[in-house]
Parts: sequence; structure tokens; C-alpha cells
Amino acid sequence: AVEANDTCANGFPADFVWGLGTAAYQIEGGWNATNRSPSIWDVFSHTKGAVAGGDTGDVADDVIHRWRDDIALMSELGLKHYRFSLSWSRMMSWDGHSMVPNEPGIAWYSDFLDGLLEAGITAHVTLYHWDLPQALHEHRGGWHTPDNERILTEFEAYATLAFERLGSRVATWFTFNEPWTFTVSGYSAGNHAPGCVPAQSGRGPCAGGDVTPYVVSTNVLNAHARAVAVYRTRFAATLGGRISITLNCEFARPLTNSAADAAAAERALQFWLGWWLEPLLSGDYPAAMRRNVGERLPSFSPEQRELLIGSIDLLGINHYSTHMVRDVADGERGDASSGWEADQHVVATFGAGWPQAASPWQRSYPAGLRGLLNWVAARYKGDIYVTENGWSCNSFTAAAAAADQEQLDYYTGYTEQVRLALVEDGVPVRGYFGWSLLDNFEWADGYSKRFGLYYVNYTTQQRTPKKAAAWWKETRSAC
Ligand code: GBH
Repeated sequence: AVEANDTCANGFPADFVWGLGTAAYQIEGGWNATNRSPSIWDVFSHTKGAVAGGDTGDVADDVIHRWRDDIALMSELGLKHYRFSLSWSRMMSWDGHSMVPNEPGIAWYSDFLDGLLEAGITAHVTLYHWDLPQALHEHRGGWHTPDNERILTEFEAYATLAFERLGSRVATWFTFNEPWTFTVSGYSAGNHAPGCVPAQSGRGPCAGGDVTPYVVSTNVLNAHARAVAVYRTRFAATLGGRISITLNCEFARPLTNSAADAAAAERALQFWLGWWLEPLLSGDYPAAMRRNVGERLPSFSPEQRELLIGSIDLLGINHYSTHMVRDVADGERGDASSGWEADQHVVATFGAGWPQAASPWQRSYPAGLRGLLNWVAARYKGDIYVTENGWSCNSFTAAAAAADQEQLDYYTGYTEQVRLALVEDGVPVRGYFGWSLLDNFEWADGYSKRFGLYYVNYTTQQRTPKKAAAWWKETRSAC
């Protein structure tokens, strides 16, 4: 129970972490500033037909040049915690054999971190928010090559460089953001970089069929574990920060009260979140996946298991929406969807009457976040942080955005469910990061979708606060 005198007017403990997030490729721009080299997202966004409107991240929010103003914007909001990611392709360059430090890029992040520090803003930094250096994808087997020791070594070197050069100013490290999303979208659906799809369609340089997402997940989990081991053995004691990973999951509710649908909802959560969480806790993929995926699911060696188990100091959870899930009998689907999609044996829909966001995949169902947090807390006993939650706005002009009530309703509804999970259910949720500080490059949707607390005019780069920004300042920044 929380002592009354430690509770803020918003109903949360005084030490609850309130922050906002962004990611490098979505906001930075400066595609070749600081001697940056291409990532898979540069190549993908410049591929005809890959991104809505032909949009690219070349300029994005131009934060690479406007960062001082944007830190001032954060201060204006009273922000005390900021979550952002490093661009591997800015931190390092390809020398024809491996990635080596890129001093101008490192200096940019170093200055930025100093700026945050001066503004009293704590930094929470993600190493990998989907932007693999193109050279590692092309010449070193990327994430899609089975048992790819070369990518593990490269990631370990990158993480070490980041800890060494930036770690004194970073409170929390996240190795990967949403491995589920970049694995399924990038290596199965093909609508994200690097655009790989199952082999039978003949598209993509890394088409591997329905085993590829599981190959990718195994490499990514092993890379995570390596980076964590480096941080813990060489840096944690002196730097005092914590390290983890950010996993995304929509909540799953059974469509009917049948036992089969209850099992299907549980299975969906295992395929979505258990896929990543279970190896971090027990060193292996969930039983439901072993059962349905069979021999296509790689194994971890005893050494890999040892590194994986307990390799998070806390857990970051990104959450946007909820699905109603029903069971699917063997063979019922009969479609050509990816292995991961079909392997679950579920069909997901939305509940009737849930408000629709601009992004087709998102509807508002606030109670789903409380349900998810409880599901996670039943399995993981450490601190939980909601590292992303936000609304794809239905307003598309600065004036409409400034008056956007739906986004505000989403934030009030969802944060209230976080409060209930904490205060009523005892879930150890310690922080909440809204997505996002600014409208930005929304991946395959380009600039057509807007999640910012600030509206961005991409012609003038002017930032305009939305209604939720004022709410944030009054009720989240203030205790
Ligand atoms: C996060 O992904 C990202 O971390 C962030 O970069 C992004 O800007 C933000 O959220 C908003 O999207 O089209 O039905 O196949 C969100 C998780 C998972 C949401 C995949 C879209 C596609 C569903 N995403 N999902 S569908």
C-alpha cells in the first residue's frame, strides 16, 4: 500500500517515473550528417512502394539540428525522463570488414546527453530500435542467418562502445525495442525493413520461409544476453545504471467463454510476449510454441541459456491495444500467411464499439493494459515500466491537433488503468512513457500517422502542443 503523503494529486506515488519516448530513425533526420551511413531503414524507405507516400527518414523531425530547441520543449513540458534510441549507423561506420567507432556521431549523442543532464532530464536509452546497419545485413548475415556469431560479436562491440562512451549519463539501457515487431514485420510480413518475406514468394534478400522469424528471434535474444553480460561484468558497478529489453504486447481476451477460446487467448499472449519473455526467465521458448512450431524452433545451448536466464534488471512493456481472440482448429485457416501467424492457431479481432485510431491496427480498450500488466506480473517479479503507450491521432492539422480530445481520452483512460494495476492489484509498475514526444516517421505509414504530444508541421518543422501536452504538464510533470 502506498502512503498517502507519498501520493501525488494524480494518484501515483511521488517517485513514479513519467516520461516520453522517441526513436532515432523516426525523429533524427540528418541521414548523412555526422558521417552517418545507411541502415536497413534507409534502404527500405528509399525502395519504391515500401513506405506510404514515398516518405523517408532523411529529414524527419530534423532533431539532429534542432535538438537544443527540442530539449527546451521538454523542459517547457516539465519532462524529467526521456526515452530515445541510438542509431547504430551513426555511432559506428563500416570499414569493409566490421563496424568501427564513428567519432562525429558519438559526439552528437554525447552533446545531446549533456543537454538532457543540464535540463535535469534522465536518459533511458535503447541500443536497437530497428535500424540495423545495412552493411551488417548485406555482408555479415544480419539477424536472419542461423546461429550468426558474427552479428552477435558486432552487437556486443556496439553495446560496449555505447556503455563506454555514453554510459555515465544513462540511467536505463534497453538492448532492443520490440523484437516481436521487427521480427514479424521485417522478416515475415515484409512490410518493415529489411522487407523479407517467406521464400515461396521469391522476394527479399533474406527470404527463408516460415523458419526465419524464429532464426531472427534466437539471434536477437542471444545478442541481448551478450550485451547484458558485458554491462553487468564491466560497467554496472561503476556506472550504476540498469539494463533490460522492451517487449511489446497487445492484450488478448477470449472471444467467448469457451475453454478453447480461453486457451487461445493464453496461447496468443505466449506467441506474442512469451516468445521473448520466457527465454529471459527460463532460458527457453514457451511450451505452447515448442508444441506448435516443433522442430522449426531453434534451441539455445546450455551456455546461451545461462546468459539468458535473468538477463533483465526490470522489464519494459510497450502496449497499444487489445484483441478478442478465438481458437482455430488445425487447417481451418488454410491461408498463405507467415509461419508465425499461422503457428498460433488463433484469430484476433477487435471488440465492438472500441474507438478506432487513425492506424487501422489500433483501438482503445484501456482495461486491456491493466489485464496485460497483471499477466506479466504473474510471471515476472521485478519492476515493470510501460515504455510505450500512445494514440494514433485522428487529427491532421495543427489546429485540430491542438484540440484533440481523443488522444487525451486515451491517455487519461490508459494511465488510470496503470494506476489501478499498481494500487489495487499490487503490480510493481514503476513508470510510464508516453509515445511520443513529437509526431514522427511512423515506419511503413511514413508521416501519415501522428502519435506526438506535439504536432509537427513537416514543411516548417514547427512544433504545436496538443491538448494532451497541457494535461501532461499539469498532471504528470507536477506531483
Ligand atoms: C511501436 O510499435 C514502436 O516501438 C514505435 O516505433 C512506433 O512508432 C509506435 O509503436 C507506434 O506504432 O498492421 O495489424 O499487422 C507498435 C507495435 C506492432 C503496432 C505491429 C502495429 C502492426 C499490426 N506495432 N502492429 S498489423
